[in-house]
Amino acid sequence: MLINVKYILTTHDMNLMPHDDIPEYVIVGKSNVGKSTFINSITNIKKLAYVSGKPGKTRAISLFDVGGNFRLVDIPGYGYAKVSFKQKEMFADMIDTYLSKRKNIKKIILLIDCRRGITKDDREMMKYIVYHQLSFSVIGTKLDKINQSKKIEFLRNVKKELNTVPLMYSSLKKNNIKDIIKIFNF
Ligand SMILES: Nc1nc2c(ncn2[C@@H]2O[C@H](COP(=O)(O)OP(=O)(O)OP(=O)(O)O)[C@@H](O)[C@H]2O)c(=O)[nH]1
Ligand SMILES: [Mg+2]
Repeated sequence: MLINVKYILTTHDMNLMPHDDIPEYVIVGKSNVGKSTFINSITNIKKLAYVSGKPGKTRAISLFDVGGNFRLVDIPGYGYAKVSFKQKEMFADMIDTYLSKRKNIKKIILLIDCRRGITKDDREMMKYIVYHQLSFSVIGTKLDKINQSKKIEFLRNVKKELNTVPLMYSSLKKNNIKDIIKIFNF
């Protein structure tokens, strides 16, 4: 579990983010994959990041300080069909600006719903990560919703398609939390 976590701010504007050298770990993934819930789960603070049953809830970039050592970053998810085209473009622009310009980014943590598998948007995100030469980890979320054979299938697909071995996690059950925390090598 991560301790001493504090909310900093939520904004669309990179100029308002802290100007320092503190590393940032960015949680990315499809809308509704469980990014905000993941932040709440690994920090053990129920309402730190905003969660909703409806996808498309996180609409700006939120920063959280972890003991003054690093930051967690919650960003809006991609691939949510019900937001307008204009809104989608606005989100994409904001995320692209943040991911391509922000010098503080240490690692991208790409969450993929292991029940739904890898989507087209996940593949696009992976291409983006590779193109920008960003360091990354992949985590399969909602592990509590699948059985063992589905899990094996997911692991195989991620290895084959994204050429990496994902960690598997459930924000409810907190499986492998120790390995998850190791991602933040502060
Ligand atoms: N069963 C189960 N449900 C989960 C898990 N993680 C998240 N959820 C549920 O999935 C839904 C979406 O979670 P969020 O954390 O809001 O997802 P998000 O990726 O932040 O979504 P956006 O902000 O829309 O991009 C909520 O109803 C969560 O309770 C998990 O590990 N297991
Ligand atoms: Mg969210």
